[in-house]
Amino acid sequence: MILPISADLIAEHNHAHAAALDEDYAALGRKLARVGIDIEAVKDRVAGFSVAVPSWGAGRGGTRFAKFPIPGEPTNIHEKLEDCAVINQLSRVTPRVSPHFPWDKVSDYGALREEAASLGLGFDAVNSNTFQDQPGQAHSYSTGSLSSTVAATRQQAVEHNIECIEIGRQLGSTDLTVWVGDGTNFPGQQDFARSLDRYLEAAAQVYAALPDDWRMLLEHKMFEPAFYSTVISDWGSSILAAQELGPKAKCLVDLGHHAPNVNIEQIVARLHRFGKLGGFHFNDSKYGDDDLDSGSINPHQLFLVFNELAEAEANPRDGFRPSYMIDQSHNVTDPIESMLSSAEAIAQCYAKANLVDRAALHAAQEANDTMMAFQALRRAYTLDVSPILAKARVEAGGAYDVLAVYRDSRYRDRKAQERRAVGLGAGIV
Ligand code: PSV
Ligand code: MN
Ligand code: MN
Repeated sequence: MILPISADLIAEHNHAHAAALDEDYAALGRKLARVGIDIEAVKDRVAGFSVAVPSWGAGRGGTRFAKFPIPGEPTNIHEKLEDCAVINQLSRVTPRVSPHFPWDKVSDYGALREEAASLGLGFDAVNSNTFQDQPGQAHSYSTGSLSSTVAATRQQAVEHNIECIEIGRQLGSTDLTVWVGDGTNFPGQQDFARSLDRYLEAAAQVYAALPDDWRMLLEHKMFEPAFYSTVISDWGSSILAAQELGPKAKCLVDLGHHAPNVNIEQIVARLHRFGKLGGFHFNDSKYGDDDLDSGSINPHQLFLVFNELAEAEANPRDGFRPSYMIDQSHNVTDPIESMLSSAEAIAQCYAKANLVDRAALHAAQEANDTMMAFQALRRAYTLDVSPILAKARVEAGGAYDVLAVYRDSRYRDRKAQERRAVGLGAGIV
């Protein structure tokens, strides 16, 4: 395996911080031991945590107004994999890439899987794309895709999703994520009931093509690109569709796809209660589907989501196997830096959720002791868990300070010399 960043550089940096890390880790260990927590056990759990990165997140994102490419950004899936390998090499928390088709189309998927493996990477959920027209496509998605009024367009969307399953089989994926942009911009434009009927009928054809060990993750979104109504607009529509399709259909929660101020952590608990929690697209949001970096706006909400996930894991009900993915648009940062920082923010919340004293929380809940229940959460949230993450990372061969090593490696500058420049233009949100 040939990884993109020099192992010597990582070792040199880590060596310079080794004493400080040991000191911080020991101090936190003593603090946790006072409340009966074994820091080594927490570190082992953190070492087992991972989140997938989106292939599309490796390039600079944009808005519908503009995209500002940076020199050295990737222009194809091979270069994107190389960048994802940097993220995983330094963070040791992102060993899988979630690809998007046809954006990541190649002629030989077996070879692509080997290429990824040679970089220490595997593939996560495959994402279909029926929200854009592609050059040479027979039927336009301007009328929708799985819910289009045009039968041939629905058929084309079904076939594309089935093709994605076939590609995913070759890549070693076991999940298909389906987000459709279908919806309307005007009252009366389409019939709400009939458009959902069409969606369900077409989605059932995709579902029927799933291999036994596969899942279909339905991703809802309240608005955009449709601005009046969206066919799978909320978690209610999503769970109803998943229930109608069958046990392999689950709901995927993208943190930016909800009404403002909605209680996402409660949605997580609800979906799990009915065995329908399939996965996440992590990002943060201020106004809508902003696709901002995870934990950059509302880190407390991210923690509360992970707190529900920790509860779910302890009470698995119909199974608990959520797919964790990042889905962000890096419009003003180097995408590698954003994903390094986001993966750390996500893993921190995972670690904090694991540090909640659940017995104390449940006892306070039973006793209706509101303040102590809240304090059980607050105590974990306010802990600085960074020594646990750093220790797990360094032990796995990653970097103590991921951003410092990345900058020191001058990786992006080197790629700016090697890679062809990306043209100007509107970005994809
Ligand atoms: C749609 O907003 C979305 O969140 C879906 O996950 C898409 O696949 C992704 O963004 C990429 O544009
Ligand atoms: Mn998403
Ligand atoms: Mn989105």
